[in-house]
Amino acid sequence: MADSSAQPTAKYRSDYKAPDYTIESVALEFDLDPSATKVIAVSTVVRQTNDITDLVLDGEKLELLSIKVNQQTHDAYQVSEGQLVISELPARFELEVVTRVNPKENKAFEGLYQSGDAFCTQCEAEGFRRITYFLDRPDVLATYSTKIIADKAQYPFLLSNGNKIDQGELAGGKHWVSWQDPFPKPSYLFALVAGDFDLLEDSFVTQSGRTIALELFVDKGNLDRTEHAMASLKAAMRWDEARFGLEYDLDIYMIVAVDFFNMGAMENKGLNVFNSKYVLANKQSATDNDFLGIEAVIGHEYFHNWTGNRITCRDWFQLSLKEGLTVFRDQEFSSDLGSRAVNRIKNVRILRSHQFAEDAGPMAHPIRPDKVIEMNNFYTLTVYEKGSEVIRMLHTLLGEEGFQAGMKTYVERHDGQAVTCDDFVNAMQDASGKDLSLFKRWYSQSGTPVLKVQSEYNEAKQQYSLTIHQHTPATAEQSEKQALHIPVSVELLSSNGEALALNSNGQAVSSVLELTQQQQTWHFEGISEQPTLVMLQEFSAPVKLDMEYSTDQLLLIINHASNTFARWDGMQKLVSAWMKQAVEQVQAGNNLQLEEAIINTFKLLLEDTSIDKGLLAELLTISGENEIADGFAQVDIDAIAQARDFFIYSLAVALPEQFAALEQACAKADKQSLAHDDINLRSLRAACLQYVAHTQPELVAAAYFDSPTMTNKLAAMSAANNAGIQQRDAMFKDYEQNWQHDGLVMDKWFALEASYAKEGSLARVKALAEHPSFSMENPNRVRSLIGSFANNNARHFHAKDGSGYRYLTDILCVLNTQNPQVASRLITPLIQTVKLDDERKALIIEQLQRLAELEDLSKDLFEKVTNGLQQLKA
Ligand code: B3K
Ligand code: ZN
Repeated sequence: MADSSAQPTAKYRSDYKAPDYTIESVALEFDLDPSATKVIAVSTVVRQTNDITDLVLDGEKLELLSIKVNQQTHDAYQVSEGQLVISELPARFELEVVTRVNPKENKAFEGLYQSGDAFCTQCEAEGFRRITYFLDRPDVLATYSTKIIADKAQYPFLLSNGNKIDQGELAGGKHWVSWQDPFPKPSYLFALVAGDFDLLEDSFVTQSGRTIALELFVDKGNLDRTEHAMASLKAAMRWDEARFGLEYDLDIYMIVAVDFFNMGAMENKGLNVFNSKYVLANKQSATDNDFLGIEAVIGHEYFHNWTGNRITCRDWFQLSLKEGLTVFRDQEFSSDLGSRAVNRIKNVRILRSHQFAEDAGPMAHPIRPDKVIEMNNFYTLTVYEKGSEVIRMLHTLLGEEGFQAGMKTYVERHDGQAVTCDDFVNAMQDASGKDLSLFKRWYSQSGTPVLKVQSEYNEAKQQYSLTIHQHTPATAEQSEKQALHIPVSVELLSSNGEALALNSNGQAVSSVLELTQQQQTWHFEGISEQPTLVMLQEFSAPVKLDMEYSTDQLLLIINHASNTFARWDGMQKLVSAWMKQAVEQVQAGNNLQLEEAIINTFKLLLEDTSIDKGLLAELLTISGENEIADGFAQVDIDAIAQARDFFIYSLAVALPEQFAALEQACAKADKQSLAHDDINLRSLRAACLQYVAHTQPELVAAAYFDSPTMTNKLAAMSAANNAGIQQRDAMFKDYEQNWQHDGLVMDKWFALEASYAKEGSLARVKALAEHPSFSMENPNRVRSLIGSFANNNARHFHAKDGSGYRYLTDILCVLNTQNPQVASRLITPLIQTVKLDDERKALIIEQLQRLAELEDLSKDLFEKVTNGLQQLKA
């Protein structure tokens, strides 16, 4: 920002004010044209105050053509940057605003834009103001009717929210369709799509017997990749009825897949718009993880129909009201349909590798932020994933029954309203009778709490005492921290691995301890031997642990804890303890060594035929560098990478037959279906291939060339990449030849190429940015290539000469004007860097400064660059 007077300003949660006017209904008419679309918006506007006041409408990148009030031309208005201020208004009136927009030039993909040849919209959070001047805030709920006019041959499908009301033909080859959505909604849920698509049709009969039409629109030629998305939608509709008693409301549910989309998908009422990544899949083009991702995101957007659409947010600071809750619901959906333990493990990996870093970084914020410059910057892992953990803690504290009672109260009280996070917790509290006043602090406090655990065993008294102390370190934006209400689920194991009964004062007590003070002690009676403490079963709270375990204790937990997640977590503790000392050895210039005890633990697991295959795959998958880095106060990129490589290599060469035998057994047993048993076999095979690559690379090549399915091919490519085997290039060449026509499938290839940590990585990435399948305009391609390089190729991104930082900054300079939202997501690895060494920090500061000086720096990047510089310079 060259001109400091033009600096973007922040909005504060505490400044919330109800709107002076509301809009009861709006009739929109779109005359679609790529470079000049005319939008007529006729609203019924009603003043909410007794005092006469101006109507202030939001609007951006609009050409205003005319304004009428009660059908009369109205001159009392002023247009300024981002606003239209209309004066001399009655208490209730009809407002007609005519604007013109340019969808073709809209490369930010907010508002009305073109994806390929189709028109589509993205309005959350504040994109509707790029369509017309409006009260573009979530607490203004209006009913919408939409008429769309367009060329019939080019745009045979004209879609919007709600039910189709009417249609007709016009002169000049045009046609029109009109839609009516009976449910009042905020502007961010508006959607319009126009184009030529292939259509998959199906239907769903609800629990009350209504038949809902289901329509899935995809680019021509993609019908053979739609079956799974449709099946997922029906599963989601059935699940929400069964588990939450929530039924769909409109007569039709439409999903459109588009190639150009900033995020995963959007829950627009009755008309979801999806990134094609979360719709299109068949066994040749997609991996099991893609299939699972589609199921989760289709579910997520569907679940928003109640948690988000029917009950929405009063203001954007309350975003986690709908997102945390809906993520919780989609996680439960995936867990009920598939493996609960594997889902829990995967979600915890995301928290530990990325959300904890966000909470310790320059953009730290509570799940309900207090201060926002650009709202799009707050669709974060904190609001979503930590937000879901907060809901999960409520579920743990109240139990399924209490939680569902709370949900019922929430829906009964607030259906059709725009409400706050407090309203949600109050509903939970009132329905369950549990005091949640202290629990609310999770909404206002940022940072990851650390639990320090001490225990004492008194043999004479047969008593075990457990003391837990909580502390949340200061975060960038909040120095004072208070004690939180934390559910801590524990188990005590005897030396032969049996769970000991928990009794206090002669009574059986719950395994969920409620920590509400800074420090608390619990005493358990009748404990006949020194037990091993299993902490945080099922990861009962998003916290870190500060406690010492012996290797023997960890082995006991890995083999005997009742909770599957806890067994996996025991292994994480074993591996991270090794990593800690190994990094010190590397730094001291010493040789590394992998102890017999660890090798033996893996050997026993590999030979254990009774263990769940999905769990075993997770046990064998060593945390990535980001997750390992979270355990360090100072991050030594090279030492961590070296230690991790050594660990995997040492296991591979110590147990070559075991890994190969298991890999082959999985391949043989796999019936190639999408059933969870088969998915588990393939994940286990993928985990083994990472090791096998070091000793029998020909098995990796065979897994690629002999398998018809993408899951195995990609597992082989990933193993080949990490071990750098000689067969790697042939595999990558083959993939490129087969798929270069298909950007979506090429994303996997770009991502692996960019994370290939070999000499010359950066030059390779630069060359790939010129690849015919790559495009800087497509967010998926940018994330695959540039995002993977910055996030998953630490050695080269953090090169000591600063070349990685410079390159990312060059890219950000381009994206800053073209697509600020994508730029702002991409900058994360450059700003979450406070734990790096001083030389690297200096190089990063230089690049952030470069961005800060850009003439036209977007609000999105401004907020992150400013905060980033502040934390690094502190
Ligand atoms: N609600 C959308 C995200 C909107 C993104 C705005 N930049 C997707 C979701 O969470 O379901
Ligand atoms: Zn969502």
